Amino acid sequence: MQNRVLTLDEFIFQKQSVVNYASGELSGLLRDIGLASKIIHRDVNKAGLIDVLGDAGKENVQGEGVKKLDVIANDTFISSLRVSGQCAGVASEELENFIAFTGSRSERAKYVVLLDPLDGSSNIDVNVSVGTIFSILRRKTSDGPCQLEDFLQKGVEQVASGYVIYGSSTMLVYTTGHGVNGFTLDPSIGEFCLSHPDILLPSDGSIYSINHGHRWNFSNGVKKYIDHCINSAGDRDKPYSLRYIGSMVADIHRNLIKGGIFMYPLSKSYPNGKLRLLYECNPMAFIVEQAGGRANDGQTRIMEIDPYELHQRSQIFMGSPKMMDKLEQCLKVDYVTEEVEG
Ligand code: AHM
Ligand code: MG
Repeated sequence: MQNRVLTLDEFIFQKQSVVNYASGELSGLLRDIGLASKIIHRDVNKAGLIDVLGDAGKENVQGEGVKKLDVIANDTFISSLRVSGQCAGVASEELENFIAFTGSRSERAKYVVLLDPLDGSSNIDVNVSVGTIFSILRRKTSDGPCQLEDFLQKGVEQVASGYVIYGSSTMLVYTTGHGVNGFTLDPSIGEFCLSHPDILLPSDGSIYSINHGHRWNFSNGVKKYIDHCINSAGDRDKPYSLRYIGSMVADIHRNLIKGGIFMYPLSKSYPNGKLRLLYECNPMAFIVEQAGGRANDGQTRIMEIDPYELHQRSQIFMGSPKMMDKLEQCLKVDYVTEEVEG
């Protein structure tokens, strides 16, 4: 019988010998991400005390206000990945172009990392959960500085992905394609400890997460699904609950544990969707699928979308399979109408 918790490093080391990343490079990379997350945890937790609140006075490449902590998180991850030697380069929500690390170890490294260093960062100022999202790809080029093609790969090519939620406790949740495991940070020992082994998303749920204030702006299919959630309360043992934190990591994490659906549809304000395919949608879709759920853009599985640019956006729906079935039924009105008109 195991008499103490397993730390993230111990867990990664154990898994390294039973799955196909026995060279230790991916393990090293995951450990480096864990270390960078602990530094961000420290900064997020004292955000009200140190001078990191408010705008950093510039906009990110998406034209959105950059918070100071976004910049700190971005720099922390990049330096950690740069020194690791296991990573050939990084692309981030906060960087217009990817960075190719130089030096013989990095240029020989097998992996590239895509990041949203601090997702939901507008929530920082009001003490609400935020998160980090990461996606790890095996590079396509074999040597020398990494290239754009190394990053522009479909989600199905991910070798690992995960997120860190800086919430009432800090948790790191990741997958390498062999299920999903969650680790809670014990700040007293400074270690992520296995707290949620083999996370399985309930097949059905009663939580729907969407920015309801934009309802007028959604397609008829999405409106139909929202109407279903509102109107079918009497037919169910438990009515649906709307829960929307506005930090995707926190919304998905809750749904993963309790069952539910998360939606960020396209709208007039975001004609291509808001969330970024490569470092927000793909990594979260990999987690959700590995936990037994589904993730699509209404028609195509998220992880099968062919990317053409680093900061590409997508509409996204993901969650419990039974809720996704109902949603897909409702969305048919959008696509049937398009076919008739086309
Ligand atoms: P960010 O990467 O700029 O923080 O934006 C992504 C966030 C998601 O975490 C969240 O689901 C969404 O934006 C909230 O957007 P909105 O305020 O439009 O509902
Ligand atoms: Mg983001």
